[in-house]
Amino acid sequence: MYTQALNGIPDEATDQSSEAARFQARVDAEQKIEPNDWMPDAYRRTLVRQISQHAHSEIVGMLPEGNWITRAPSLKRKVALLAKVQDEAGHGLYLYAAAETLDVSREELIGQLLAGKAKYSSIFNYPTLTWADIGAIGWLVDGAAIMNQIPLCRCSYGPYARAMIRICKEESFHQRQGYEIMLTLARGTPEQKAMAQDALNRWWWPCLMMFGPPDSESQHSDQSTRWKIKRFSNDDLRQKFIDATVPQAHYLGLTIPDKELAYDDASGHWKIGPIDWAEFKRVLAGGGPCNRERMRARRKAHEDGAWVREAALAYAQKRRARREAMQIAAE
Ligand code: BYC
Repeated sequence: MYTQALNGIPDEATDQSSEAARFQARVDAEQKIEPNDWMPDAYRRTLVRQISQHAHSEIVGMLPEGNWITRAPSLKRKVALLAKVQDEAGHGLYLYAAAETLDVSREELIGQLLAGKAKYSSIFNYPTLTWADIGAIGWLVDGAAIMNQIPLCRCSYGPYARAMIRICKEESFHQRQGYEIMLTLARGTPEQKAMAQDALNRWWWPCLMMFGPPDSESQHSDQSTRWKIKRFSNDDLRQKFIDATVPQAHYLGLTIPDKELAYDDASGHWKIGPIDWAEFKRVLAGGGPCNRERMRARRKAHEDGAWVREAALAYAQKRRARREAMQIAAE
């Protein structure tokens, strides 16, 4: 009996490791992994972590811009901003739905956010002080988001990759509307141009932090790259963003707030000064300018929406009861 028990263990382990080898071979062959396919637990956990953080970022990300809907300077600007903020809500919903395919419920994920246990992008803990901040968010925050998210359209997990395709299309519109606001301000009065410059000064460095810690400190990158969840490293994407954005700032006639910024002929890249990673860590630990305000707003929105959830549940129960009664009557 003892020998049989021992025999059972290597068999199970062999099964697991051959499943794992088959899984990695499929990933290497660029086949999409779908919800009912076998996957390592750690792959599932990594996806739930990343997709839920991404979903939370979209939802919390509505707050800084939502703050300006009533103050947009014209009807046209109001309509565009309203549409953009609604798009972010949609992105959050696609992403929660993608996470749910991994056996985790939306309620659980939202519970983690409201309990302060889940991360969301550091960028949304900064305030929107002037109308120019709405331009800067579209241009820079959505610009950074696109740079990070285009490669995610080729992520190995099918539902996440497919959600990202639609999200990226919408993000491109967001980026253009932001840049157009910046262009209008930069070509406006000296005061408007100064407002645009001030917004760039405040958003530039936090946007560079959106790409995550430097590669040397990125704990998840290696494994996520092997699983083809990540296609580029944090530093590579940050550099791509810098190279794309510096000429756009020059076109606007604005100055990137970095005295060390210089074009390096040898590498063909713009080189920047040091990023303040202490600030990044402070924001992640809850000490950013708006962390508390953002969580307060989300908790209030959740409490205020309780009646909608209750009404939806009551309606679903009523429909189910009616359907069951009709089935019984038909039998
Ligand atoms: N903020 O090992 P690393 C939008 C965390 S929304 C906060 O490099 P990974 C939009 C990281 O989670 C855009 N936390 O991690 C919405 C990890 O912590 P945990 C949101 C950050 O996963 C509204 C730890 O640091 N985009 O576009 O390999 C309006 C170590 O990092 C941040 C996404 O979510 C950060 N900036 O790489 C407008 C994209 N950076 O989990 C626009 C999807 C890192 O161990 N996510 N951390 O506790 C990703 O691509 C990757 O998760 C990251 C990080 C590149 C962000």
